[in-house]
Amino acid sequence: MNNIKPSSELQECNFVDYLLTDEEMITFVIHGYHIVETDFTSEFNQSIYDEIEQLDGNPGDGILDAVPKLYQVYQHPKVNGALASLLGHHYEMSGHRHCHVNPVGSRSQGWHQDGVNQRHYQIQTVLAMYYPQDVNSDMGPTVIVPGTHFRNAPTDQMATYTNFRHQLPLTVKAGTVAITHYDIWHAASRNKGDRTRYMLKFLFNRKNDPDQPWWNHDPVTAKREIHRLDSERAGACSQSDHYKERGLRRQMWLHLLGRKSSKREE
Ligand SMILES: O=C(O)CCC(=O)C(=O)O
Ligand SMILES: [Fe+2]
Repeated sequence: MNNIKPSSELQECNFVDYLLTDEEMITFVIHGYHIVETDFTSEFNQSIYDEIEQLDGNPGDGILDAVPKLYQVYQHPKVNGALASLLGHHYEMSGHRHCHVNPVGSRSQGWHQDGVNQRHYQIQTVLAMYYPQDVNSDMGPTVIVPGTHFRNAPTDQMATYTNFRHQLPLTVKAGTVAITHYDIWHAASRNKGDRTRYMLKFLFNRKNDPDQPWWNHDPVTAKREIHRLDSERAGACSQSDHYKERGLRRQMWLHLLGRKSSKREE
């Protein structure tokens, strides 16, 4: 665990045993997120928490240099396996990253998308959010709204919404990395607990358009699962929105398989 590798070696670790299955990929297409539970020790996660606590201010993009142990988080084979499946094996870590501090007594953040306000079918960028401490419902979890990576609303309008019936607080164990589509609606919630909650948000980008399935693809399994793209609901939504998202799901799936999709839906 103390062997820190430079970022140029990020792609070289062994992840082939941890590529996602067709079931997991279809779940991501429909719901827009995938949760990775790592096997880091509680001492390792706690040491990252402690190092962040001791920082003199928030270093912004400099968080990786300030806390180099984070390299190990984003080199974990399960994290790499999921990222490589979603973005292709030559994905890259973005230079933009941030340590999100949610202090005791904070107020909830407004719903927002980090991505662009545009409806589309591609997975160009994902968020990979690492939590160095357990996050229970009192500790200001990040809350996501599954399925909303295919939705679009002006941010100022989105921020006026309060609770959604199917919103999902990411109550997680220390060491969890939650990977979401860049466009998913999310917000930090109020920290009613007694310790600061940290979340390290890193962005990963696809470098090439998919030319083949990069996950653990099995055409027989895929064929069995594919109906879910049409029938499964990510949450309550109108029939009209469901029709739109169904089209986008199918386009996303074809795109991931490396088949050219005919048009970009806005
Ligand atoms: O802190 C969080 O849980 C989410 C923060 C966030 O999404 C943001 O500031 O963009
Ligand atoms: Fe955000």
